[in-house]
Amino acid sequence: MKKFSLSSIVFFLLLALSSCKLMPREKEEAKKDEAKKTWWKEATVYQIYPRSFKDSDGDGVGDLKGIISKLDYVKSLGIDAVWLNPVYASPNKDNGYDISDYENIHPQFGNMADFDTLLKGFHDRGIKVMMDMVLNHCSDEHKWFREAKQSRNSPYYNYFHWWPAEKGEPPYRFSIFDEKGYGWEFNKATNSYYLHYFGDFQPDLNWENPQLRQDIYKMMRFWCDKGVDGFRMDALAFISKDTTWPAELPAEYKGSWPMYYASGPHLHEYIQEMNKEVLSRYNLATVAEAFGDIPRVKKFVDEDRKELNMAYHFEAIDFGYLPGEYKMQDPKGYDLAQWKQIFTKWDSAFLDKGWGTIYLANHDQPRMLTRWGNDTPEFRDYSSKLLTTFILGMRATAFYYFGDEIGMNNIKFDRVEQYNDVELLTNYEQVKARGGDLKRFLEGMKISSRDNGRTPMQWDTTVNAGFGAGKPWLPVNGNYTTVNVAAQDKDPNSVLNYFRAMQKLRKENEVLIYGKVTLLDKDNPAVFAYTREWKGKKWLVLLNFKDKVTTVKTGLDLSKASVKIHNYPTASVDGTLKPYEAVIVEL
Ligand code: TEU
Repeated sequence: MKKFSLSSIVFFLLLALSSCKLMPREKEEAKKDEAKKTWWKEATVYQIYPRSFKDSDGDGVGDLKGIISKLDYVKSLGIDAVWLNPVYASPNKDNGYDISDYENIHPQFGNMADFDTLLKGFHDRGIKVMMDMVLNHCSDEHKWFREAKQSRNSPYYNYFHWWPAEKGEPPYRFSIFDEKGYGWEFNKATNSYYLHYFGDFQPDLNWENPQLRQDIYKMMRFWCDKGVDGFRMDALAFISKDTTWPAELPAEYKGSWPMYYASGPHLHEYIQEMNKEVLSRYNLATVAEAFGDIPRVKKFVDEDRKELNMAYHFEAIDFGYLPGEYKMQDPKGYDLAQWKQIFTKWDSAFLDKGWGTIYLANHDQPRMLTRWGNDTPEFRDYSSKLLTTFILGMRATAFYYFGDEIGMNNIKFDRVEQYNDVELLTNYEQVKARGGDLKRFLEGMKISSRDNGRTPMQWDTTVNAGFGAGKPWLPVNGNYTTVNVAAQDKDPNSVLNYFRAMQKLRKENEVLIYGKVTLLDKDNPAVFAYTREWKGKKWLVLLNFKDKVTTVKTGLDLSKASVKIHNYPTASVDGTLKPYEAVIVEL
């Protein structure tokens, strides 16, 4: 073995020490940044609403075989993961969010063998699969509830929240999907009321009961053992309740019931337990529907707390509705300057801990083009591309709703009979019961109702837009003859091919994923402008959200800017933007 002299050892030691001292702070930061990278931070998650994607057997309802027939299409989008809305056995009163058997597939969607084929099909194409987990409530047809409602002595009675009738009327609780807006339902056999924050067919599960929690974890492990890659956790913030059941909500929650209902005293204790019992044992990506302000939402995703990876908030998506009314959009439109502040505030919330999400639509929302863009023939393509540029141009995991990649827009039903959604139907009854203006309500719903986002996927110009041979469960939007996948696939300038290009740009450039976001010209009422900075690169994103030519003051030298993507045939990089123009440049 070669021997080193003392002096050479001292020399090397000094060299090592000095290089440590000299290591610039940025280098340390960069190292930390590298360590924080994960696949799900870099992912675009494509959400598939199975009922509406593709129907293989002609019963009018989309199914797993239908999705299987479109695996290559999904792959062609360049996305990283899919989130499937619930496909479990369910009476479907809330389209699968009322689960009667968590470990089985609804026959309308297929069977477990179809699910396994689907999972393998996605995995073979390098696409991860996230399942929807509904853990706050189940269906009243679930075995647990069918047993529980028989007798107070049933081993399942304590799987739910009950108020014994001998104590009188239960303390008022709101229910979001109840015609009377009342969250307790009387059950004769047990002479008690059960709690349901959602429909009366969706009894809330009692997470205070350790046996229930263990059954839930076991069920989650069943899916993990199958190889699913993550969970989207429905209404998770509601699982823990204040079971002292005060009659009056504490003063600080007056007028904001979801905050109170959604942050029970043991919420994070249960999520940490779930992490220990399930999540930490697998390599998963998790995202929760989380209500509340930044400090509350951060708790779900702070790595040190060992809970979840991501949470999505509602502040941006609920923006622009009239206060105190159910989803009535302000006729004046929304104030872009304030909306920008919401996004940048949430972006900076996760600078040190956690990670954000971004979305402009999902199955609980109308089509993003109608709500946040402009669905007139003149501007539909430009504004669809603009919204895609925005979603994939921010620092957050992107959740992108099926159909938005071809610019589908709201169907805008005229009559209440045309709707299917339990949320709309119960809210209609509430307005009716208080003698409200039903015409105005239905007008408002043309913009905001959930069914607008649930119409069948528009594949081609054949019958039912190629969705399936049978009459679809919700009508196809009449514009399918022009707005469809087949036509856009062939057109290099289509909304669809723009989505693919934008997704590719994001994948190939870390600056779009991890780059720091700095809002520019923040009071500009028409333009969303920001830079992204990462490892010495600086990119500028310019988005004109309005239908008029406008200007933006970035204070930057744009003379040498090189265009990375744009939604008009030629890009303007002179501070002027055409209606709904979107452009990303490298500075
Ligand atoms: O939504 C949770 C939720 O709180 C909804 O009320 C949501 O805010 C509302 O639909 C917006 O209009 C989840 C699911 O995403 C939704 O589809 C279900 O209906 C609901 O839970 C009940 O499970």
